[in-house]
Amino acid sequence: MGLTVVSVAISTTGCLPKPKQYSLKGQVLEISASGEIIVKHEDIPGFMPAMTMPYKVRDPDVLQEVEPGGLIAAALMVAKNGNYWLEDVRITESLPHLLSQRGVVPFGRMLADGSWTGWRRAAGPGTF
Ligand SMILES: [Cu+2]
Repeated sequence: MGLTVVSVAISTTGCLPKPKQYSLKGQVLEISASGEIIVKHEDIPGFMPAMTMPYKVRDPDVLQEVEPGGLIAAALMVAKNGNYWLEDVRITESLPHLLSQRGVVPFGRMLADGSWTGWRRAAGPGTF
């Protein structure tokens, strides 16, 4: 056929293209058993509209710190090969604060550790 498939192996990290970086803001809905966090995120201009989807995180300690219902800001990294993950995850508003300020109430079911599987807003303005 005369077609030659050339596979390019990148052997040194110095040659890897830098991932693109977007800023993400959203609410953590769930922390999955597989180590991803399900985030209901706002519009990411130039990349994707607001939606709810799972994200891997670069630093596994983040999984211990975030809690369902809390708001986060993070850097969304997107590699050339399509892989994506969150870095620099910061908790911008904790769940107890949300509950007292915005009338967020839990739904779903309580887990063994006392957390809930999901959250919804009862009333009041705001994105979440
Ligand atoms: Cu998304």
